[in-house]
Amino acid sequence: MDEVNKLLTDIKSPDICKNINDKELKLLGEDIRTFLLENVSKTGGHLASNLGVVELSLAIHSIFDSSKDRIIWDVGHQTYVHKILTGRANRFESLRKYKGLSGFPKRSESEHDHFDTGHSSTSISAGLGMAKARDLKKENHSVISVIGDGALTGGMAFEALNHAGHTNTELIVILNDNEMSISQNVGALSKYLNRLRTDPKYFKVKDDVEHLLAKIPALGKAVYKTAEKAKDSLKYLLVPGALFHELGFTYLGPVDGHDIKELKLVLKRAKNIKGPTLIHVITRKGKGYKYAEKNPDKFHGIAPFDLETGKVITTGKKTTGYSSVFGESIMDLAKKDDKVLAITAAMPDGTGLMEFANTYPKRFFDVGIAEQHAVTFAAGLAANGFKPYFAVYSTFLQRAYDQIIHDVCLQNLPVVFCIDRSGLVGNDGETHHGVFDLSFLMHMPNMTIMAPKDGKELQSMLNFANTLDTPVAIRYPRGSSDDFTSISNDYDVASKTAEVLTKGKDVCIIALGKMVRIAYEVRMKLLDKNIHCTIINARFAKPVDEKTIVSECNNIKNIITLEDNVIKGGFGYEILNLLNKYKLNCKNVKLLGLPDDFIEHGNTDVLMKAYGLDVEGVTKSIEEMLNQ
Ligand SMILES: Cc1ncc(C[n+]2csc(CCOP(=O)(O)OP(=O)(O)O)c2C)c(N)n1
Repeated sequence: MDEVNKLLTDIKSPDICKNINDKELKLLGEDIRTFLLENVSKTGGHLASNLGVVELSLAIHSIFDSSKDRIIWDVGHQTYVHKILTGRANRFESLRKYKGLSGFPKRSESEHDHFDTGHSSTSISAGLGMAKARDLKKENHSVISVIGDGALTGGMAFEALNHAGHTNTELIVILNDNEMSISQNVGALSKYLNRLRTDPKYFKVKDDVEHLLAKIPALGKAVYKTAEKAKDSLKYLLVPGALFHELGFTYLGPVDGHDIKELKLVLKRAKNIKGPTLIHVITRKGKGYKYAEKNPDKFHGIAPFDLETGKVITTGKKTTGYSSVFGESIMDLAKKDDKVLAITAAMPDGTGLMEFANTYPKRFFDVGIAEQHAVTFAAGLAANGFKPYFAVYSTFLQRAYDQIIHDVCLQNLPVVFCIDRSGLVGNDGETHHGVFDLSFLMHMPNMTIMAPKDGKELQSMLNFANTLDTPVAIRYPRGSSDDFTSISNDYDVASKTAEVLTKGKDVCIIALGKMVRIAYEVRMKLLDKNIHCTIINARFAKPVDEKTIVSECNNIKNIITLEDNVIKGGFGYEILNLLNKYKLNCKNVKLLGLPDDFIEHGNTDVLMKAYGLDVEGVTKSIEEMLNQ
């Protein structure tokens, strides 16, 4: 391993790929796999997707020059090989850690990263923009968008194909088809790609037809034309990639994505084609590591694991995560109410919906990476009498802002948004933190927004949501669910009230969701210093329980709000408005949450500390406030 490390950390530029032959490239690929396995088994990260693109990345860097050609990696979770080849192998120990190497492409990290990604299906749009800019500036370089078959299910990718196909702009789209999204890919397009990939009929019939036509003597113009026409129509029916042809792309493929020689040939060819080109590359997710090949979904994004056994290294006692609580709760609801349906946008496992999917296949919908569609689809189901629960990560719901307003809230439809991974999510960084949802949902008329203090309260909220006939959003964080049952017995969310957890005269902390635990621990620290806190578990961000909050804050001079959302437009703003509305006579009001900035990657606890939202940070803020 030391030798491999030395070899790879010595790489300063991707030119190495141009200076060695195919055999040596293959050996380099093997070293890269060893390096990836060694490193990602220690740091955790997106392993399977990277193992799948080793040869593709080597071939791209052999044919193109990333110091001038633009390469856009869709989602960007598969750029580890690209990072190694562009001189960043020596930073892999810090992968996804605070101040360390990002797990995604970042323009600020390297001149070889041409576009920041993290959310899916953006690469063709961005690539087309860059290609158009190139043409306007009369520059001469290639633009290559590398998109997975999963990412191709996103609406933006279709919009971009539609645009690119009629522009005749030189743009190379590499479709990295491994049949997998995080889980098995879904949808009609996925089936189509599967046919291209696997059905020998396509190749055979195409060859037969062309062979046959070649043999027909040209007996005159008419016959020739007919023959050409026949060939054409058959081509469109039978030639692989007819769909892409119809959209205006030259289709090349399918190509074996692990054969460097073949890949280089096809890339070279694409470089010289006028107009948009799509290269269909077939890869195996997890290639070269048996556990990842067998379970590519488990190794899509994985925590540190044991290389020998492929098992995740567990630390501490096993706890139930919020996603599992959601999964179990929705199972209970579905049992009682046959109108309950569940929707995911390509994240059945991450959102805790696997059991539901297996138990109620007809009531479960994986729509692909298509959050916008998921929301309007849910609106349609709700408009026709059902109760859809859309389980989605906070960051990806950003995509569907207009659909929530226009298709759900405007018609006051009973769609339940189960917003997982709200707040800071950790190592995936700025593209993935769920810190905007409160701000973009608060101003939507008809929306009820809740956040539970613990797992049991999440269950109560889901049950309560089922009784409402209006849009509901419930946000909960990544990771283990809290348990307040030894402290609180108030789980009555149907009363639409906040919960007063403790009473104290000096400070009132109004906390939402996960921050209730922090507030509670801060209180213990302050008690030691003879400072007494009232703690309100707000439960409802919208509508806030005005009565409880006003009556508790009425006689307290120092008020602090706590949320793991950006402060702007968030929960604290709502409370500030409330205090103003009732002209409460408090001395200090402090809003604690995340700043008006993008939050980098790093362990969640480290980030909470860095932004003053851990117990120490909040305690300090309160002490400063009291000393003012
Ligand atoms: C808008 C959005 N929704 C969901 C995700 C979560 N996500 C990350 S990678 C991925 C699957 C991507 O599949 P594919 O493009 O085929 O790449 P592969 O990992 O298979 O190489 C998903 C759903 C995301 N990044 N962006």
